[in-house]
Amino acid sequence: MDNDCLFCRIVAGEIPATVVHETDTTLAFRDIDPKAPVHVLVIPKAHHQDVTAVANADPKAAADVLAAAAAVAEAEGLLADGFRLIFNSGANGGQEVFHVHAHVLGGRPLGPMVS
Ligand code: IU
Repeated sequence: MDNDCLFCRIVAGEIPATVVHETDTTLAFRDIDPKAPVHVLVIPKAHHQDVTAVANADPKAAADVLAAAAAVAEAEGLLADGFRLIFNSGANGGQEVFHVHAHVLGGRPLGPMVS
């Protein structure tokens, strides 16, 4: 755990979050500033900075995040109409929290990938 990391502190229960799915290795919770009717963040419980870091250091953890994201999409009723799965990475990717997280977005048409 990184004590300076917001998402590590959510995993530790030090900061509240609305958890929608949990496994031994992952946690999924609602984004505090949702950009769509469904906006859930899926993280590995272990701290990794971004998607390339977790894919290189622990491919199973990366796969666990994908499986958890799929489970969240199903549980949130997104499979029929589709959804978007995003990993922002680094400055140009718009990453603001440096504990890797997948955004699961859905519940309305999201339009083309942009900006
Ligand atoms: P990004 O991919 O690093 O840009 O996304 C960070 C997300 O974390 C963003 O959508 C925020 O709304 C979200 N978030 C949160 O859910 N809870 C918080 O306490 C903070 C950010 I700070």
